[in-house]
Amino acid sequence: MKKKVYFAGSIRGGRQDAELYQKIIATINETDTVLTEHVGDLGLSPVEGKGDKAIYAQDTAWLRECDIVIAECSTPSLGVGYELAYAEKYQKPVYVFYKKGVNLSAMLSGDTYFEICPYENEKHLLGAIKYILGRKFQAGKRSCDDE
Ligand code: 6K6
Repeated sequence: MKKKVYFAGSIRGGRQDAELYQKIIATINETDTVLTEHVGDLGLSPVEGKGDKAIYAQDTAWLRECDIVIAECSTPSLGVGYELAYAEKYQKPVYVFYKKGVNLSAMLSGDTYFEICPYENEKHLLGAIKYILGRKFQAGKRSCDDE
């Protein structure tokens, strides 16, 4: 059965990685279902939309509904940090990707609940995501590395 994937990436924190988010979303959609396709939308304004309360209500509902959270955290984002803590509260498996060399917040890298996944390049990142989605989830046995 297809997994429901909550993909998190920076919006108001900065859109410099939006094209990368688009590729991640396309890769996930090859096998599973991304709930948050808008994160990769290159055309949308980060400040316009359906209103912040509606965004919060929808995104937290999706976080409760999803099977797994995958975040690209190279661009720091308050919203993504909040979402990751929310996902932990609801005991969702959480994978945190970031480009090697980026200074990831200690509040992510220091939280042993999260699977922290530094990557070298786009090929490595997309391969790791396919690998994660291809394996069965086992509580307490998560890894973003090829075995
Ligand atoms: C603009 C561009 C795309 O979507 C919009 C409208 N705004 C949002 N719509 C849906 N989710 C949002 C929006 N703004 C933030 N979020 C959620 O917070 C996303 O799920 C992102 O993972 C995260 C980004 O947080 P900020 O603090 O970088 O905005």
